[in-house]
Amino acid sequence: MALELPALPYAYDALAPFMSKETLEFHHDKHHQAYVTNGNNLLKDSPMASLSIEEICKKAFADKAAGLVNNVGQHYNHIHFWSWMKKGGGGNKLPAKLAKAVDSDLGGFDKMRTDFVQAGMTQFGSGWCWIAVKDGKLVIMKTPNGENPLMHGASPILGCDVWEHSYYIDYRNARQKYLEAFVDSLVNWEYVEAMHAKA
Ligand code: MN3
Repeated sequence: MALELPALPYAYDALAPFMSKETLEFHHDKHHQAYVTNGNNLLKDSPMASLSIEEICKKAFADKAAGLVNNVGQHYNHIHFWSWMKKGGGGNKLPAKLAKAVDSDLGGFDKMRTDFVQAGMTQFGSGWCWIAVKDGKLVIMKTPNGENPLMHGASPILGCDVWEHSYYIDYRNARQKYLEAFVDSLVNWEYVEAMHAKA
């Protein structure tokens, strides 16, 4: 089954001013497309081609197949990243079950926000920060390059791309402002809750 670039679930200008049309055009049409193209080239003659994308992420990481880890990992990460944002998103109004888990496992919304932003700030170089479910509890994580929590025994429910291509056009080097805008003005908490329910 070939990897396919999904359409954005909103118009390119829907997330402005927090994420511009120009950023989404480059990020979705060029960067995500490149991961799809490279991933398909790597999978062409691989026995992993018949596996689900989640299974490829786990097996590629276990097998130390760096090309697949990064390209299929990034494909998985970006499919969800587009849906982890929406116009008018963000803020501290979380669906009830998710809010309860954030309170009990992550010390409440304000501490979760601080720790999530901190994880993104301390990911040296390119990578992602996450809220994931591990051993039945929410945890904050960070991973380098194209890795994701699936490769580390956890299920992601929210991730923020801290590669410079995700924020340099809109925020230049101000990664913290980008991360704060992501939590405060972009996160689609209903999608996070849907992944939480399935994790
Ligand atoms: Mn990216």
